[in-house]
Amino acid sequence: MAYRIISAAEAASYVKHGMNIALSGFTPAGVPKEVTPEIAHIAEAEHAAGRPYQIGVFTGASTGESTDGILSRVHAIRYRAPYTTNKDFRTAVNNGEIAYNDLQLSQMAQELRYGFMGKVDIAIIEACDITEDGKVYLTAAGGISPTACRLADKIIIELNSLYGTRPKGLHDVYELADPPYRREIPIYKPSDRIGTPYMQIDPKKVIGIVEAHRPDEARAFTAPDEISDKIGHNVADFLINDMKRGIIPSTFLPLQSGVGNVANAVLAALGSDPGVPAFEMYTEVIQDSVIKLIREGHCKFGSTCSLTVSNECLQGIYDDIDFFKDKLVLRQSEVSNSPEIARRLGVIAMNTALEADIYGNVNSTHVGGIKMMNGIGGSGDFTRNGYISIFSCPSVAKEGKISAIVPFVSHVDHNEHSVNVIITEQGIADLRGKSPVERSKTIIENCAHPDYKQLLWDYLKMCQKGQTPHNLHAAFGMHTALTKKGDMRLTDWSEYL
Ligand code: 0RQ
Repeated sequence: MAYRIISAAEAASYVKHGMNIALSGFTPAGVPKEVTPEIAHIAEAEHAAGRPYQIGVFTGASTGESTDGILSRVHAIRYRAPYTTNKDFRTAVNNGEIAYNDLQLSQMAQELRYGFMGKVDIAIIEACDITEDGKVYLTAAGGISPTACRLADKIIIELNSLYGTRPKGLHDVYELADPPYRREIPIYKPSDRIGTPYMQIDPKKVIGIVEAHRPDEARAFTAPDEISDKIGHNVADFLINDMKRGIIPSTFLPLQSGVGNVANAVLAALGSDPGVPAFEMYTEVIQDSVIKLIREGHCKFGSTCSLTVSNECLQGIYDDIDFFKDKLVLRQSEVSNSPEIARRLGVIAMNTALEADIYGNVNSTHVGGIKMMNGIGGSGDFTRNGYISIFSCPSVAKEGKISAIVPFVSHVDHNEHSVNVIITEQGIADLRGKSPVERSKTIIENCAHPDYKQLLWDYLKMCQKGQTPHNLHAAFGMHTALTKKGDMRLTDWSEYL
């Protein structure tokens, strides 16, 4: 072997205060897990000695406990992009301790190449195999690895032997050229392969190999409950109806789905509905529900950036790799989330909202307009460019104290011009072809919870006429009531005028 085997502690010692590291993986899938805890030890020791130690962390999407969890708790992260889901990281960001650049995931690799976020000093990549001439075989995600390795001064490889070399055949590695040399990405159906099964790196950059034998730090999803089940069936009904009307071809169109409990439930419902034909996915994350659908034949093919599945599910995929090899492909995030491909393939985008307003603007990221939840992830890549863009969420949160349908969202991630459909357990608001006033009536009537319906109708009555009627004094009245009284169910709008 041309490379030196080094300890995780030695690998971490190359990461100095002020540096930027770029990691493989996308969600906890395929993220290195050995070196970052050692970086945390260095940070603790440096801080104890009264010296500064903070780094920038670039990834494909969220990571697991060993990166965002451990590093945020020891205050070792100065800057982070583009997406996370970790609770301790969230606390640190909302306390103003970390500079968090919440970025559309398709743009992460190119913004690194363009130099918007500074230099990549060290790339840390989880692999299942590496050859002497620098062919690296990635594990459960495509992420930003080729860009990270090309830009980095040095590379550390975490060679994870847990699943042997079984992830090898799943990848299609491809990096985009930058303008003015960029060409079309030649993907015309979800199963098209356009790259190589490995990532080519410069072997001279490799500092060493850290041996690993650990599963991904997968998050558990709660099983679908009555509400998420109802939302899932509403989404399925909507799609079947569009198919019957000829809006969606009878061969169906590729589906994209975001992360989270609602997204998992939506896919489970789609797969179990006999009216939905076997479909393909062109998406960024594949969760457990889709793997089950592939096994059952309800999902024919999954193109994704990562296998964001439970450890048992991942073990099952690798155990049956001969079955899955021609039914799954793992891509880089700039390909899996490419606006060009989403538009070309006519992807049906299905993402989750925290809140939506009566005109169809959606907030997916900021609780109360101020506190970061997770981030925009890939939802914008698909929403703006998909064939149909659907947002779903329960009509209320926190035992009914919060309405997901509000007069004006407290933060905008996806605006009224891009959002086609809003779905709650109450029903479906099809916003396509409607003016703002028409949209407001459909959303209130079909999606709002009964506790909030009259309040929202009353709000409309107080609005100043216009293309998009509003009463700007009262527009955040429900949010103000929540802050003041802990409940959005205000009794008198006049208090908020
Ligand atoms: O809080 O955890 O304390 O119970 O938000 O809500 O209903 O469990 O839904 O797990 O699907 O997450 C938008 C966060 C939804 C997620 C979001 C509270 C609610 C609960 C979670 P608890 P649910 P989910 C893929 C593409 C990012 C954008 C995206 C997300 C918690 O789907 O991060 O889709 N999306 N990216 O009680 C206050 C409200 C609330 C609220 C819900 N209005 N105000 N709290 N909650 N609505 C990502 C990638 O690309 C990798």
